[in-house]
Amino acid sequence: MDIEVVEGDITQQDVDAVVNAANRAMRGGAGVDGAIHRAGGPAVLEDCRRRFPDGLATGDAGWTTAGEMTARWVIHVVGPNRTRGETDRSLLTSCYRRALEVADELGARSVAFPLISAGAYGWPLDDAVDAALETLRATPTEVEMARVVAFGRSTYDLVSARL
Ligand code: AR6
Repeated sequence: MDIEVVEGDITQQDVDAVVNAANRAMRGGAGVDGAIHRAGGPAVLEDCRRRFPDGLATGDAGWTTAGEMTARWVIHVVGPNRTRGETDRSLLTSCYRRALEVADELGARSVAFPLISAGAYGWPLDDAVDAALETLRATPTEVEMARVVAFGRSTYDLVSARL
């Protein structure tokens, strides 16, 4: 699998699936989650309610329609909330591994990822990048291209340097 990094907005990526940094309730939020629900429109929330009546566990992944976005699917993951004391790194790497497994179930060949838990959930950026890259590299998958979408120039530079 090729791994690339771009600077930009996850909602604007021309890929099969975009990954959402969601929360356990799976009913929207701020950051990536807010942007994805805004760009995808109400169909995303409708599908979240229908397919995930009880939400999703931390470290897990599940898919919905991408609504009005170019991508076909949203793969929602729930990263650990470090600001609430969820410091288990395996919950963060699990998000990337499970997202690729769901992508394989869907037949998605290109997937765009945000830096899960690196925003509101307070994971230190350096380690969030390392967790992303090492897990994407180590997970066997049929996905051909994983794109890390860095929000801002300094994050892009950091991911590029580690790649
Ligand atoms: N495209 C790409 N990256 C983005 C975008 C965007 N449009 N917006 C922010 N980022 P966060 P988390 C970056 O907070 O830490 C929500 O309220 C951001 O700079 O979106 O997993 C959910 O509902 C950071 O580097 O996700 C949850 O409650 C990274 O994406 C909670 O926040 C992740 O930031 C999840 O927190």
